[in-house]
Amino acid sequence: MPRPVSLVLVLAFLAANLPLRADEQKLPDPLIDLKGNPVTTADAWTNHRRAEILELFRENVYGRAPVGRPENLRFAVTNTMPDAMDGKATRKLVRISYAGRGGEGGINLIFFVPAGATKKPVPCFLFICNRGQENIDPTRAEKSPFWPAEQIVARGYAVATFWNGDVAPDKNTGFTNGVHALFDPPSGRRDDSWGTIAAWAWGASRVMDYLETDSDIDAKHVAVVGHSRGGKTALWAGAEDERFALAVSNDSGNSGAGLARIHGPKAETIRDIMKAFPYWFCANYRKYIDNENALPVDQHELAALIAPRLLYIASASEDLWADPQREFLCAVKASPVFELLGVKGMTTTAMPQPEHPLHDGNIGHHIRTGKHNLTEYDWNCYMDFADRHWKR
Ligand code: GTR
Repeated sequence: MPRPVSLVLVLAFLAANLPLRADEQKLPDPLIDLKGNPVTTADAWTNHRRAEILELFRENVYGRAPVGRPENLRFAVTNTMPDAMDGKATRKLVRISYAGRGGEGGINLIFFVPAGATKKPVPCFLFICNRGQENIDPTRAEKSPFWPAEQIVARGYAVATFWNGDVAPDKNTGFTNGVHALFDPPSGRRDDSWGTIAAWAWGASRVMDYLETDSDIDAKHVAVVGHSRGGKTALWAGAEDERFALAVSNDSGNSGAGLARIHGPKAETIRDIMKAFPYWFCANYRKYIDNENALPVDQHELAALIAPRLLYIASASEDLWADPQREFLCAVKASPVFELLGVKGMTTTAMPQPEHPLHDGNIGHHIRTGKHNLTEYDWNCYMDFADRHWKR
């Protein structure tokens, strides 16, 4: 006979968990394909199911990029400063340029390599900066915790960044600027044409094209990192471009690591995001406003596209708009794909307390006390995770 106190505990547990469990039934299973067949082998995932999910995200959420690496892509190292950061790093400024039907464009890459890196190529954190350019000051007169370049270099990583506005403006300009204007076809845009997040992710891939040519960089160990809208972008970049060994989503929330079908009462929804930022997505995404269950994917399947590589999903305790609980659930629900591919995903299904990072599996996670932001604490967690998995 259970004692009354344990009965109370059991009931309380059920009350807290049952609604969520019931909700979880709504999520599509990444390991059931479009024909309804279970995906039971790593080969079936890699050769068939992964491509299906990627296409669904292109078609319905982020849109299709009309171009990959342009034939006319050029790199020019415009400045090399060997004694940057008080002699602790070499700074390189690189102009990555490209041209399309609509004219020319380019990315101004800022990057620092720890002194002595030429002896042995180093892994790199590539940061997509979605805030003001003062956060990525190449002179280092201004130092922002949003991009603590000195600390990253001190831990032996190269650190690279570009401002997302170089690629496409974070404004609803009808796709008349940036790479959309350069590369969209003369026939005009379609409902599955790339939105701005896909454009920024494309920019991250062009930076990767450069990093692969730089002998200071260990291109097999490049992490792509972004905060919030930048976090959504980092996930999409990691999904589209398997050269990224690690994708880091910092507080990415809705249309990033936040689930569409299940969300907390204060969380952003597809309706909210399509009202404020419709240009981040393809036009088809409109169909899922107040209609999330019709979306043929959910965001845990985006997370699964990173498998078996490294993925990190981080949240902040007061950031209910980004929905920490559902960001965690996203990681949990992506895990079966990692496991099918022979690596550990999340190592628990219980949401951890703040400041208790989970770094054992190929999906890292932490929740930080505080608000929507990217802080030095977050960066230290990302480097701890990379150290551990890259055995540094
Ligand atoms: C918010 C937006 C979020 C998030 C955030 C940000 O206004 O609703 O989806 O991306 O901006 O980028 O800081």
